[in-house]
Amino acid sequence: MISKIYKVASYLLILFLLISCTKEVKKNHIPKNTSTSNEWIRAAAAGMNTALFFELKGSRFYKDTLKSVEADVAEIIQIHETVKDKSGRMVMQEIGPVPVKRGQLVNFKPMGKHIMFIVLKNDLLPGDSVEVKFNFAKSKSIIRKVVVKNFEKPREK
Ligand SMILES: [Cu+2]
Repeated sequence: MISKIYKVASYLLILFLLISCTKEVKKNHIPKNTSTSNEWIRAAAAGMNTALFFELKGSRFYKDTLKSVEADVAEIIQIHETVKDKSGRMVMQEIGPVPVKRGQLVNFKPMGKHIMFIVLKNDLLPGDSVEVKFNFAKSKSIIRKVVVKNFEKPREK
């Protein structure tokens, strides 16, 4: 009887270990092809500028370059980075295509790299979604439905 309980217990333990291992693998999953995740666009009114943020994930098999981003909601779309100029002011500059190494994660986030949407054709309100196409040098282009959100200030420590 006791040995039976041990047997069941050890089966459960193995099962538990298997499940937790699978979770671990998924969490660190590196995509086959160049990919993006956690995309969002900051809400803004027609005629204004805004930005798209996301995580760029390098393929586990090859290095790649994010060449351009397309969306039908802005007159001009550029790849930008916010940097400090000589006088210590934060300024944005166009950086052009962004390389991504195998398995690398490149963050496009407020006060860093971002996709600039210049002169919006319509209002972008929180909850709206925008079809965005990411074009790469090597990987096939990908299309994402990107949600529009209000800007949330990162919590200060
Ligand atoms: Cu910008």
